[in-house]
Amino acid sequence: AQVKPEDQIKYRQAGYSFMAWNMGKIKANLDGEFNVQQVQAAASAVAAIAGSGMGALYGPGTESDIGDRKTRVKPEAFQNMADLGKLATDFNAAAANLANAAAKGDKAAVQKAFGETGATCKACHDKYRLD
Ligand code: ASC
Repeated sequence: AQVKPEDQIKYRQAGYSFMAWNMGKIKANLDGEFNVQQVQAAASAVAAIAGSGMGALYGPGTESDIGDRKTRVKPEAFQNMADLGKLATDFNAAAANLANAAAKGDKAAVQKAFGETGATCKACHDKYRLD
C-alpha cells in the first residue's frame, strides 16, 4: 500500500516520539526504583518499533517540509540511504539486546544495553538530524 509522504513523516515522528517516552521510562527506572515489569514493557515497545521497518517511511517527498509538517532529517540522509540503513540496523540490534536484558530482569545488563542503545540513537542524530 502506498503511504503518502506527509503520512510517512507523521508515522516516523510518532514512532520516535513513542520510543523517546519509553526510553525515558527506562532511564527513570535506572535512576530510581527499578520496576522490572515497567522496564520490560518499555524495552519491548522500543525494540518492536525499532524492528518495525521504519526505513519504509523515508520515501520520495519526505525529505523536506510538506505543508505544515516539518521534518528534521537532513537532506544528505537521502543521499546516503545505505549508511542510514546501517545506523538503523545498529539501533535495531541494540534495542533487541536491551529488550533481552530487560526480559532477564538484570538491572546491570539493562544499564549497559540502555547506554549502548542511546549511543546508536545519538550516532544517527549527530549525522543526519538538524539542530
Ligand atoms: C533518548 C531519546 C533520544 C536518545 C538520545 C540518546 O531517550 O529520546 O533521542 O535517548 O538522547 O543520546
